[in-house]
Amino acid sequence: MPAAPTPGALQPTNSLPSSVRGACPHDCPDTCALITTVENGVAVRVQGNPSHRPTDGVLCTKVSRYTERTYHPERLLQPMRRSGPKGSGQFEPVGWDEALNDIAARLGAIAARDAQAILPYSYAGTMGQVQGEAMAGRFFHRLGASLLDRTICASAGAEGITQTLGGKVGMKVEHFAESKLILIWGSNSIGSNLHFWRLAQQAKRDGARLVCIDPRRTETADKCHEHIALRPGTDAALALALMHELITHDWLDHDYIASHTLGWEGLRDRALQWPPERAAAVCGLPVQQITDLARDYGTTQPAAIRLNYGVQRVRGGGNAVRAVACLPALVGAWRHRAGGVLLSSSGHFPVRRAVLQRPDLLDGRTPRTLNMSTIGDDLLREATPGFGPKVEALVVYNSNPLAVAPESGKVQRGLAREDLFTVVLEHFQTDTADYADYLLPATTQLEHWDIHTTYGHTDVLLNRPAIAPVGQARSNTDIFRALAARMGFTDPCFQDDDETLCRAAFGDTVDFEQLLAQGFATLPLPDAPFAQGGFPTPSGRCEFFSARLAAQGMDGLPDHLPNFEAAGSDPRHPLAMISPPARNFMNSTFVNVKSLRDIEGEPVLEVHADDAAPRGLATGDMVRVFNDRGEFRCRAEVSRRARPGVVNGLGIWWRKLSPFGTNLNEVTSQHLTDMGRGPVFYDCLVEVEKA
Ligand SMILES: Nc1nc2c(c(=O)[nH]1)N[C@H]1C(S)=C(S)[C@@H](COP(=O)(O)OP(=O)(O)OC[C@H]3O[C@@H](n4cnc5c(=O)[nH]c(N)nc54)[C@H](O)[C@@H]3O)O[C@H]1N2
Ligand SMILES: Nc1nc2c(c(=O)[nH]1)N[C@H]1C(S)=C(S)[C@@H](COP(=O)(O)OP(=O)(O)OC[C@H]3O[C@@H](n4cnc5c(=O)[nH]c(N)nc54)[C@H](O)[C@@H]3O)O[C@H]1N2
Ligand code: SF4
Ligand SMILES: [Mo]
Repeated sequence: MPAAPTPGALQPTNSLPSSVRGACPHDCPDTCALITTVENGVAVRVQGNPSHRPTDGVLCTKVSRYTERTYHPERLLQPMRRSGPKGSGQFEPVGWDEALNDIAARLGAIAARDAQAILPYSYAGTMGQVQGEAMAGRFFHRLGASLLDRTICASAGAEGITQTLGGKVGMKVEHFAESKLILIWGSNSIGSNLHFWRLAQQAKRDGARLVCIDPRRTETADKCHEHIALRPGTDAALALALMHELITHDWLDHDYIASHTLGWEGLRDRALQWPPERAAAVCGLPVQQITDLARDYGTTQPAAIRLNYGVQRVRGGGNAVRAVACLPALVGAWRHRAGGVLLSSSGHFPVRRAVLQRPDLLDGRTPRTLNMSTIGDDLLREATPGFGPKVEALVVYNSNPLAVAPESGKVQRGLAREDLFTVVLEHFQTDTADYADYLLPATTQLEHWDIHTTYGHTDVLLNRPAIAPVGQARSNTDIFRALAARMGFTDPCFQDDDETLCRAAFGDTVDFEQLLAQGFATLPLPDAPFAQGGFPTPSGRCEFFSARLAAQGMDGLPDHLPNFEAAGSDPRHPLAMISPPARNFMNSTFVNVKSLRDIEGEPVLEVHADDAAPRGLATGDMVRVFNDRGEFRCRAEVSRRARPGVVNGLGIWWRKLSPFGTNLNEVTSQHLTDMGRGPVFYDCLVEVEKA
């Protein structure tokens, strides 16, 4: 049962139960359509909309319990000001006016010297276009604050797919149900892309073969016909060896290659350098598994690849995505609507970001850009000519950097700086919020307007508020509007309300009345987008060779780049650690929802028996996981899900809900990927010992 409504919230009395259409805000490819049942102003139930095909009336466990999160007893309900030492998590309540006036004064004083000393920090706590960067973008652009390069998740893959196919475009997800061979590559679909998995199951019932390519034996791998447990960061080597076999057996669609690709001869020469034996040694796989996979892929139509971001959190992540994305063109898989590859569908959406975020408010100024994946280093840097001013103020919303960013020991030291002014907009007192000077209560998806694109299907979704804000919570947009007013920003764009912003997101390209009436609208897109070529690349072809990459001094053809921390390269830290998502959390969101945390239990590290034995480790042992960057502790689980030489840390736990108050990002590095300046969470060597 949800808790009683919070005093102070506006509650319509005696109202009949109503159903409000919305969208799941989380950073999940499924972007489900929600129906919230409201009784007497209280949200009592959140369900999947049965008339929205991708959702099909089904939600994951996490969001089925959304009311538990919304009415959580620890929900932030009023603005708070730090009352103890930095990082102590001690706060005292303060009125909105006082908080906003003080924040505006502090930011204004810094901006008077150099607004670039102010840094916004946000990611996809909500994927909404409005509560994301609409009013926030306007505010920081007008201010002239540092720009943030939002790389923490997907930028290497985004760049790789864009350099190959021309954008974040690909197969329509619904057509996977008709495929005869599906490669699930770098994705634990059951855990993190559930609605795709339902389609893959349908294909399987109709006779499709499912192959999972993942270092970890996930629950998805368990349910596929085959699991290819390669070493982390070796996907490009595998893809090149598959090409080698496609070429030597002539499993190629020569017409498609000639008409719709660029750089075939170069790619052929490159692939011929990757016989299966070479790739097998790099990937840690049997040769036969590679040659069998190549035969399946070369001789089955239609063949589809569900590529996911798990492959691109390593040094060569961009190249890996490029190599995999070349495969469908070689076999002409794009000719079929159930063939091709899907990494992300987000490039299909004609969202008008400049209208929402107004970069023109920079008015000729060109502030520096800081990369969110190196926030640890950047918070600790002094002013230098190359870097610019020291970061003096940080405004965090829709993100929990202390838990999610790499090398968190440095993030923690940066946030602990006495001379850093930190404002955090949040639902809960997260690890990051503990370091705030001001902690402002934000509304949840049930309490505000928003409009959503997605990266897993091709529908636009509208989210209407179902309930009044809980406590004194205010939406991100409302908070930035109020700050803008106090900073004296008079541009009329700071008056736009949230419904106006929702309408502006797509302009005339999407029927807003339809969104109001049914909650979603399907983009009109062709079923087989590249059956006749027409890729959105500069050449209009699938670019095996990218002149744009070559012009940047990079290899124009995809290749395997060994990890920064490749297996065997550091005898003191012989184990590769990957840290994929936990099924019942969403990154670090939901870790504080007790019923979900109870399912996950506690932080664990999966270790293969061959690695456990020499270290004397048994399931249940508390272990210390460490390298030169830091250490964290958790329970070991000797598990068949780990492959030899690789340990799996699961989920981004809140540090303060973990043993010893740290999590696995203590050991991850701030190295950046080959393309897209992304983090390398899964390119990390450690050693493990009994604590
Ligand atoms: N339940 C749940 N769902 C989520 C999330 C969550 O935290 N929880 N996170 C969301 C977010 S932010 C994202 S970006 C999306 C997509 O996030 P993804 O990163 O695609 O997440 P997963 O589907 O778990 O896929 C990652 C898989 O890649 C594997 N992997 C690790 N290294 C490699 C490698 O080098 N090669 C290959 N082939 N595989 C590798 C991991 O073992 C894991 O099973 O998921 C979203 N969905
Ligand atoms: N080791 C390791 N680290 C990783 C990953 C990994 O696989 N391994 N995955 C990476 C990936 S893919 C990603 S995307 C990042 C995710 O990193 P983040 O985007 O920081 O995601 P969350 O941890 O979910 O934190 C989002 C926060 O936003 C808050 N929030 C949600 N909605 C709103 C709102 O409307 N207003 C405000 N003000 N706040 C809101 C939530 O309460 C939550 O605390 O983590 C990355 N970190
Ligand atoms: S987290 Fe993903 S699967 Fe769960 S409700 Fe949201 S969009 Fe759907
Ligand atoms: Mo992500």
